[in-house]
Amino acid sequence: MDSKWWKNAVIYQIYPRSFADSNGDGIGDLQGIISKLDYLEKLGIDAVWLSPVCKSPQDDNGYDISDYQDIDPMFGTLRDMEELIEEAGKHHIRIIMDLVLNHSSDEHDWFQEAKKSRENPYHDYYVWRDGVEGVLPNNMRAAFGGSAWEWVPEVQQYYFHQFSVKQPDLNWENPKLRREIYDMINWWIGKGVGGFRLDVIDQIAKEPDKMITNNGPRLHEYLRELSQETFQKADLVTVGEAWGATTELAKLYSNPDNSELSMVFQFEHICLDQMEGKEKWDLAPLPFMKLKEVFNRWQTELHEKGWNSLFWNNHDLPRIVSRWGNDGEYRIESAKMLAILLHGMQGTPYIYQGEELGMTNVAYGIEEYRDIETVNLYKERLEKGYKEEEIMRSIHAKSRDNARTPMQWTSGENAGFTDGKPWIKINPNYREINAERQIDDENSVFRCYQQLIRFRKAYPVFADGDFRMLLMDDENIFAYTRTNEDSQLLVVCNFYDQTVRCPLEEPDASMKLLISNYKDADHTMVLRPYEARMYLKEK
Ligand code: TEU
Ligand code: CA
Repeated sequence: MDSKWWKNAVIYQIYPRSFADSNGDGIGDLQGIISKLDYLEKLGIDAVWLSPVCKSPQDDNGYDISDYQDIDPMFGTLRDMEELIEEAGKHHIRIIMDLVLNHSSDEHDWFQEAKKSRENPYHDYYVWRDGVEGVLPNNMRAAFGGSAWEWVPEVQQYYFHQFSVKQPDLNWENPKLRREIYDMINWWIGKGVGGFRLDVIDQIAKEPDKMITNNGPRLHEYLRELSQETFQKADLVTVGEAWGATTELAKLYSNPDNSELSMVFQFEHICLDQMEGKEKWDLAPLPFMKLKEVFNRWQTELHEKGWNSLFWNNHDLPRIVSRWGNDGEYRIESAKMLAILLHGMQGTPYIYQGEELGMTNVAYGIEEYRDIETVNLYKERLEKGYKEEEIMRSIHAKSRDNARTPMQWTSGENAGFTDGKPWIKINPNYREINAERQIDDENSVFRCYQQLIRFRKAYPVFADGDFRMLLMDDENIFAYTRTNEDSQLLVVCNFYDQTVRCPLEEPDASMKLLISNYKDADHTMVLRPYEARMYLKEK
């Protein structure tokens, strides 16, 4: 086991516009984050992954960057960012930035130049194809609806965009563009950041003529060069977003030789509750046996050959307690069960803001939604003839805005998020679910997360133990062990709302109950709704 700091770390994701607003404009900002560092230190996390705060027209909430070396005035100034890095350091927290390298904003100077003429030195920073207006190069679609090609009359060409028209794809085949990106990253490293999350990194090596978006032939060549020119010069954590990752690919990305990245986010488990071959909006129940198979495969195949990231949530995903837990009667129990189930595994756990409180999905009317993906989907499906009711069912289940409603700090006005008018409606359940109520309540979801983070630091088996799935064929229980030379962890979870008898033998007295989500949990193998237990034996 090597001593990389991030192998014992827990990382907390902040979506800045929804975290804490310091100046009453209704939008979270950097000073707001600084004001919550005590809270984050209390929770015990080691690093914060900040969703993008760079200058941006905010077409996709900052994932459309117009200046990689400046902060959007909505969030503060470069000076605020430096202050955040420094103040977080005093709280033993590193700041991880979100690098959006697949595309820029169309308002970036590079693109403004690029579209002037084919001879412009920046033209080749983007992906262009000749053509005739109205005759698209091919039928590739953009993630947020419509064609992936947009016509620019000045150059009589189409540019390629995998996301919105305001997010033109960067051309990684151009070495000058790559050099410019490395210099920018090194500049941020010089500012003392603790690492980077790389947005849709497996899409940078696209080859639109062959209809290739992710996992293009030159992807790992680019990643190795990127890593060598930047990340390897400092002690950083790097995590790539890779929707197309398999375990084989993940071993390349997270090779222990450090040639590419520390780890990747893979999405196999997260895509299970949708109809096969369809979109996330085409809802299907979670196939529990498949969930077990997926986790088992990732845990065993990456052991000592790569490194996993562990997550249920991020700013693109619905809230896990509403999704695969129970946000009614068993909200607290199921939120804790999902936490215990995930945090016992090998890898680096990520907590998305509010997950540590058991925050839930929302079910608003369409006019309350702000996300470009949701808004476009609504229009597109109406045009295609879907019933409104059905569209709203999908949106309530899967809209990215489920994750983006403001952080619930208190039971006071606007949940303590802002003194002004929040940019998106606050979840009406904030009087019941908020940080203030949970911090001092020993039975809260917050306390459960806090303890799980402490265990990961106290017991090396969390980082290095091998993983063995138990009761693989059981349709209600998720159970596994983690074992190293001197200890063994046993995790047993009832995934559903019915009491079940667990066929495992009662753990003997040498197995100490570390944590559970029921106050009077013991060693008897009857599991109440969503009951979860974690035991530890030290040899
Ligand atoms: O997400 C990548 C991505 O593929 C998402 O659009 C995903 O498909 C969708 O959220 C699920 O329906 C990253 C960022 O995390 C996301 O917020 C950005 O919008 C996107 O890249 C473009 O930068
Ligand atoms: Ca603000």
